[in-house]
Amino acid sequence: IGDIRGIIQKLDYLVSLGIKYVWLSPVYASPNVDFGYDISDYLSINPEYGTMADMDQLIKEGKKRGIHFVMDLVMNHTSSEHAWFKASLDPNSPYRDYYYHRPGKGKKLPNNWTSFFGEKAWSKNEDGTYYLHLFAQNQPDLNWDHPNMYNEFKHIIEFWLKKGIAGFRCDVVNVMYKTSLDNGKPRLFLKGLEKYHSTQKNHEILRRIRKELIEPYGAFLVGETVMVNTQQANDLLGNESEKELDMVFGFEHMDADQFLVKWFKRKFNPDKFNRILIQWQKDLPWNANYFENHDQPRSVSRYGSAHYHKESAKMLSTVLLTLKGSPFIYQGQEIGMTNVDYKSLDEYMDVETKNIWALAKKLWIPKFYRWHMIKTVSRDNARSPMQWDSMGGFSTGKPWLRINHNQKKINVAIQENDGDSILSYYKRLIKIRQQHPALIEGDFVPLIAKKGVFAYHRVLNNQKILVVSNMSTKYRKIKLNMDGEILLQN
Ligand code: ISL
Repeated sequence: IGDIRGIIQKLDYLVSLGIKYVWLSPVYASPNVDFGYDISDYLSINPEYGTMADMDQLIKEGKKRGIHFVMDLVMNHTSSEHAWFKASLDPNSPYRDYYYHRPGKGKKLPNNWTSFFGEKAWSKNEDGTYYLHLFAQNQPDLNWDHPNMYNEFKHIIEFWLKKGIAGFRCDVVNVMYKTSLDNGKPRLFLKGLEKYHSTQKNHEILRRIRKELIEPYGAFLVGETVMVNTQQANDLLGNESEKELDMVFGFEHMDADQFLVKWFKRKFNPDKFNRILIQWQKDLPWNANYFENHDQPRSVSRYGSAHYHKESAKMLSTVLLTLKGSPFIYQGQEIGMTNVDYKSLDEYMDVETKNIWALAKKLWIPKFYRWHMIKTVSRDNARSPMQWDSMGGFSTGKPWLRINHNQKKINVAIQENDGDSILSYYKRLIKIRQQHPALIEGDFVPLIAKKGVFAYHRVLNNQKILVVSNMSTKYRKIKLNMDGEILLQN
């Protein structure tokens, strides 16, 4: 499954790649309904992954090598197995209002909200009342109006910061505070959104966390901010006097190959993708740049071309690592791992995938199209195990999720010995980035975003770096002044 001792074994690999920070998806105790995003104890490690002693050692071994860890912090909800939730099932418990327990309205649910995973946002308790969950049924939402909530998380945040972690990636951080539980306006999906999306109180909570808990440790926060435009993203960064998050993960560029919701894919529109990237580059002082994460399909399958697998993986990495901001590389992206080749629904493990399959069936979406949706969009596309070598590279046991059959061709062992591989390209690119201040602090000056061609300068004092990429599958001619030295090409 890839455990903490396994990460320790691979720290030197991360060093060879040039990695400085590692964001760990949640490794806390969890029944794993949503693979760690349903936390049952924030102060302990999931025994499947190891022990707290392993975790301490990981942090220590990382430090020796200049690698810092970022923990995933889920403040919107817990697992239904968390002790708070279990206690809250008793109406007289002091934990009752840690969550939203409400009676139904006659035969109806307490309100019309729908969840991120396509279901109704309420599930029934044994006593006939309902509890709110914006994600899976086993992920009840916490009530941030409760006077204890801040202190509960203060305890958790400080516990981890004292261990020496560098900061947190904060899960769905702009939907935590609910202003009311009234019915939401009519919407195709996520009914109720306007009652909790980036609310004023949410900003206040984040500013307080930042000022009282994060700043004293010199730590940082990168927030997963759902459905924000650049204006709202900037608000979540705060200002000089009242800082909030250090960086945000926006989603707008993820829209360039979809129609209304991510489950309806359309042909990738590189110009749209690049225009959105340009806008975020211009509007935000610093970006959290990513093309992949554990929720998104693989970028080379999504934006690249199977025919030009190697070229497109290298091209995408070039853009990712030369935009202004902090680049996030998702495990396996550096070897061009692709979407998985699962053959039937039972090969998938993701709760969202299963829910959407069931919902699509209810909506009479034909099977061939449901299958197309799952194949192209399922979060398991990114979650199949890291391809270390042609055997998978873990133990001889059965992996928790099947390894992609293309592991024989796409794996670290092969690419480490090939100077022309995607992995070798990443290594050179990261070095170049570290050696050229213009690629870090330099201004971003867009030049072309047309017909799949994306070109820009990064400029600092008299250092000027030109980045040109072709996201189409055709030859393109461009008119640009290109005298100078070639740093890298694919
Ligand atoms: O998958 C998605 C992105 O297109 C979203 O619907 C996703 O659920 C949303 O971005 C929130 O994601 C985060 O919180 C979820 C968890 O399942 C995801 O893995 C996590 O990244 C609930 O904790």
